[in-house]
Amino acid sequence: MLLETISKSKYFFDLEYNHGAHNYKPLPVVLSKGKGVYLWDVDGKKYFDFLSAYSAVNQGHCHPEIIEALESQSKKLTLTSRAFYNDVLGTYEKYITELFKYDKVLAMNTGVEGGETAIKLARKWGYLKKRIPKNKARIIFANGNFWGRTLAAISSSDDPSSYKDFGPYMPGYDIIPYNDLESLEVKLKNPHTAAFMVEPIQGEAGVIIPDQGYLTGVRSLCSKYNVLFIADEVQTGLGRTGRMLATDYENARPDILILGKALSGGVIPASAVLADNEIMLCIKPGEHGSTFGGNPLACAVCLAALKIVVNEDLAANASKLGEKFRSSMKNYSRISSIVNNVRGKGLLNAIEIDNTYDNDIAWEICLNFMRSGLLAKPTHGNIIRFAPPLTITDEQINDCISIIKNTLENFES
Ligand code: IF1
Repeated sequence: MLLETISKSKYFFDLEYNHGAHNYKPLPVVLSKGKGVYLWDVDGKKYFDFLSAYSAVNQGHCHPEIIEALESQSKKLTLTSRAFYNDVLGTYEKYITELFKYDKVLAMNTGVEGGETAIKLARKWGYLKKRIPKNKARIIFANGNFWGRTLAAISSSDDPSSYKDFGPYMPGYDIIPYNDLESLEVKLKNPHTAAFMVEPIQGEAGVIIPDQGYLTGVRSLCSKYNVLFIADEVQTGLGRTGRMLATDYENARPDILILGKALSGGVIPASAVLADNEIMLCIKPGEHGSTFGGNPLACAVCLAALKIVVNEDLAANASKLGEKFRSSMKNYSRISSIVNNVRGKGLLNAIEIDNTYDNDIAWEICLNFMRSGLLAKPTHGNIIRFAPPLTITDEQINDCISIIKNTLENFES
């Protein structure tokens, strides 16, 4: 049986190794089925998914209402391009703009396209409304940011694995420390500054949570200096942190809001940029777009995915079970010799492994989680992120807490 198991998974490892780019180092598990909080590998072994495709399946894998929307729309009309109207986009635009209380939405496909769109909107607004001199607009980012893999995105990164050997880089960027309002204000005083783009909680950096009041400070300083506050909620949005948006925890309404990932419940690439007319109408017909942006299939899926976040109150479940998860893990960290920090909000959590150990320990621990039936992945080196689908139940999270604690205990003994 073991030999059979290894050979079946190895068959797929080899296919990807021989025919695919080596731009990832996946955990050695070959998945073939997903349902709710569960994943199954090619040998039928069942796992709890504690990554949720980096928060893209908040609604759980293959949610029946999303799949139903996908199936029925796929038999009618999948793509028109924006050269023509279709009977789904407007309905979706009305729903999402009323849900998040913005005048308008610009539909794109991936999260990074959402970021690029937000920056283009901010620059346009900077030139047309703030009268910034031509090609002088500046965008501020925070250290530790991650908003994708395009050249514009990696140009704002301070992580060599994101930017090294991909230069030259996008000009017009300023990078400041995260969670530091003084540094922000210095850059906001530059009249050429068009926007500050920031994650309310930094995901890839290792679930970095700013001080209470930081987002309120960002909001008021950006207003004071007439600079746009862009919130990248691609990972933190749609219930993940225990509120519909992570910016909802404070009085910090962004001027431009970027959504992605769980916007489509992990079923089809879809992202959205929301803003009011004063900003959104700076882009005129023919000045921005994409072949698949706002396609009827993605819009039908996103409508269903958003309604699930609302109707199943996923944010409330994330808040309740996230509290339970963190308090249990904090109790464990008190007796642990390797877990030296537990942090998070809602069901976006992480543990930090004592970095006197080499970084491989986090990887080793995740291999042990895998053997125990739970899939998680280290983010920067010694931090393990825990982000299950927001549909997880009380009983399931109890099971996962036991798996995590038992695996860590065995690892430590
Ligand atoms: C990979 C990381 C997470 C994001 C935020 C925009 C985007 C992302 C806050 C871009 C994407 C993904 C990218 C994916 C793995 C994953 C990731 F580890 F890379 F950094 F989640 F933390 N804003 N994050 O987190 O969205 O274009 O990918 O749709 O590149 O390996 P995208």
